[in-house]
Amino acid sequence: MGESLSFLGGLQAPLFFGENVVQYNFQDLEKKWQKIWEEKQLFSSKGSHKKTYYVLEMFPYPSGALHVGHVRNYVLGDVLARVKASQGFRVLHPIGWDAFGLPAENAALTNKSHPRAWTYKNIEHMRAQLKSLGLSYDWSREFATCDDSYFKHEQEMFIRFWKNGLIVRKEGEVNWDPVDKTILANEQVENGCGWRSGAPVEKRKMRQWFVRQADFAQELLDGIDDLGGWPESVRTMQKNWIGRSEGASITFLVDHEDPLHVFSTRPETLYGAAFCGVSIDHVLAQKAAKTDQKIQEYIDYVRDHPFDEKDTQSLQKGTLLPYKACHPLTQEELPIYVVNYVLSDYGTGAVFGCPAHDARDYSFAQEHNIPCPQVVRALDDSVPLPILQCDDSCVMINSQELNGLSPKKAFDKVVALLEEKSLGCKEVRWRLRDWCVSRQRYWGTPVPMIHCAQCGEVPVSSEDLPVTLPEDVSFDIPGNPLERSHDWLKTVCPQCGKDARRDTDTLDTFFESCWYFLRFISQPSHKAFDPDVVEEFLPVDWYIGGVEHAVMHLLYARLFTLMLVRCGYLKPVLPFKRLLTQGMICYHTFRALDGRWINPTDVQSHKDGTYTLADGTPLQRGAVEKMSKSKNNTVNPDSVLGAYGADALRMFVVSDVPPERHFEWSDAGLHGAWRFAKKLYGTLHEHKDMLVGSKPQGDMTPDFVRAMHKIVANVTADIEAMRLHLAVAHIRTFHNLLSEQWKTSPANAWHGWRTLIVLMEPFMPHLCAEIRSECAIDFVWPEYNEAYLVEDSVTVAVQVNGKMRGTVTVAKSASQETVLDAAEAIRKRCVNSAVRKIIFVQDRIVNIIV
Ligand code: ANZ
Ligand code: ZN
Repeated sequence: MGESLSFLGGLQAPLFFGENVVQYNFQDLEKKWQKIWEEKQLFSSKGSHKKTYYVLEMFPYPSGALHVGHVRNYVLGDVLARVKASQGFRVLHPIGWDAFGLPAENAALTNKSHPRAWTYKNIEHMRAQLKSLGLSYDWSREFATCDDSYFKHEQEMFIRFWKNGLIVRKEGEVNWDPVDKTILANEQVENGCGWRSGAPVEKRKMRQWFVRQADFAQELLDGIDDLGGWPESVRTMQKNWIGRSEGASITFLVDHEDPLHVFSTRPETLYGAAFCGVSIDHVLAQKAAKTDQKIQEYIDYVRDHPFDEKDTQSLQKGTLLPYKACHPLTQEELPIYVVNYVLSDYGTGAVFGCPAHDARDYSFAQEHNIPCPQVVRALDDSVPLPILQCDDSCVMINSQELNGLSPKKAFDKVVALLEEKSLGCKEVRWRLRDWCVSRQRYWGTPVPMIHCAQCGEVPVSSEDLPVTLPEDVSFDIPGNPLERSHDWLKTVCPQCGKDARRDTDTLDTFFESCWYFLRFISQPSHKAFDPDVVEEFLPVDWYIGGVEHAVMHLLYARLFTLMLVRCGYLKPVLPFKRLLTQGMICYHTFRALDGRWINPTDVQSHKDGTYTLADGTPLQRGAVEKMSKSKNNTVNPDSVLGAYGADALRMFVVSDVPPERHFEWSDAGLHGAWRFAKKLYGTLHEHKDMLVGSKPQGDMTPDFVRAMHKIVANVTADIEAMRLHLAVAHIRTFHNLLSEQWKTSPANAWHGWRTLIVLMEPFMPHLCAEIRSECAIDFVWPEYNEAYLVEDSVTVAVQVNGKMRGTVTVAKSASQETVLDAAEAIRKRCVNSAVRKIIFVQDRIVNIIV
């Protein structure tokens, strides 16, 4: 890297182009156009076009400032939205704020501010930042999820879901974050720790509000078939998350009395069972713990140190219980252990352990000196235990009537055998659980329910909605401020009129992001949305956001749509047709010798390959990593905007790599985009007189026409498929081709440059809008003629009454009909009377006789 890494700033020098002195004063120019767009409400999605197009980027959390990752996300959507608008679609391109959540409360605690004040102040700043990027949002639809006018409808939905049995309050094992003092969804637990606090999560039993997600498992799984426009990786993640397992429930008898039901996806390995395992919450474990202190201690230990599937270091451990399980087929007595890797809330919370064919059972058996009877033999004899295959590359052994069968056949046979003896049956289990949506936090949508000693759970009456948050709260004591808000808490039961208590939970913020895309479409004040209008715009044509939302948000939103349909809000509809999960932005990292991370923009690079701070402090260059505050390698979009302008930044962040891939930030790349913008601006000004004037005499050269149509076709297709990096490459090729046309062909130049400006506008809207207004060019997306795209096209002479009147370019071997269609304009220009006769020589000539 030869160039200096830090040149953000001071690039406003005048530029010289031939005799003209043109200054690319992007700052004034961009402000000017942003103001015009706002005044004219140019991006309003009101209108009467039939064809609608909905571009949506995942709305931001108002953390305080945009980062360049946001910029990439929003520019990707913006390019598409602008193209669709210029193609005559009624485009909906909205933005808003995912504004509830923990950080506002944490900030309130540190800054002694109110979460509301903090949130709305951040929104104001970030809104200004978005506007300075020239994004074509319909700002009239902006809202924040913490607006009363938004969550009011959400509370109404909550009640309707509850009435329909889709939301219930029940005891459940929850993940308790001991630092944030809140319950976390399973998805918010990362490696056994809270996603925000990083503290080890404890399992607790509590009464909570749950969305009955598990009831929708099959529907959610089937729905994946309709997601052809989603990345395969996301579909697979959802499939695994939903986790359909086909297996069998098998009954062992404990001490010849009580049944122990286990769930297995591999019942054919039943003859290989060496022990049974139960979870710490299983009745057998609980029963034994009552009389055995050691077992109780073990259970307590596992509760505090839950087994982590993702952590390969996490050991399979267990403690022997004083019972024996009787094997349903061999009547052999097997030991029963309480083990840490058997989960309470999956299957029946109990398994039969088959060490020879299950990795976890194998390492557990090793630890406890349990035998490993092998029942599956791999045809490839070199495979060591545990043998995990269960396909046709293996056969059953040591399994009596199953011997010699393939595992698949043995599965059916053993299930039939068990069913005969009433000791088992086929069963489908799901990984997907109900979704716990209650949080013991202040800054969220209050659960609109009331607890009455007499009537139980009672919904707040609709005329009392919204239930808003009390303002007068303190955050310095840990726990939920709503619990301490006594005036707010006290209420009367809407059913019996006696004193009652409000529910003090607030909703998981993923609840708000489940339906915001509907509210963007339609925002009546008396209801959540108008279904007719919503159906007009759905599905979202392109949904763009981070892949970190592959299972949480994107699954919840699908679930919510099904729930809305179930409760009569909507007709069955797909929420998001195409999904783009954009990659992260990465950048160099630098450290001082004392370990401090240094921001790359403060680094000076030297010819000898060393790096220092401005004061000479030596630095070490580290790897290119995802931009993050912790590595201090973020770039502030404001400073980029100040130095290079929005157009250059926009062009830069969509160039070079496919949007779904990680993007390496490079100062050279950014500088290059700015130079391109500057050069383009200069060139166009130099030739402005010619562009302003009317169409020059003479036709474009055939080669040029062909090239131009190809470019237009490619750019259009690439943008529609969100391959914006390729679209940019084609535009640059076209730009290079055009730079020679001023002298050689005025017609080529006139048509070509005017086309180029339109193609560039989605990427560099300010600059292009300026040129277009000076040269009176409309923003109408150019069309292309398929005939020019065919490699083998021919030029056919068009004669009218035997006189040469022009030429048309068509695909080689084109039919008489196609050629006549193409020649229609020429014919009209010459004569208007009915055609009497056609003389057609394929690929050469058409003669129209009238
Ligand atoms: C016997 C067996 C033999 C199993 C073998 C596997 C291989 P999926 O595919 O995720 O559904 N299992 C059942 N309930 C469990 C629980 N509560 N906690 C932990 N593990 C549990 O996995 C199902 C398999 O995971 C089941 O099949 C069971 O072990 C185990 F050679 O049963 B298997
Ligand atoms: Zn009551």
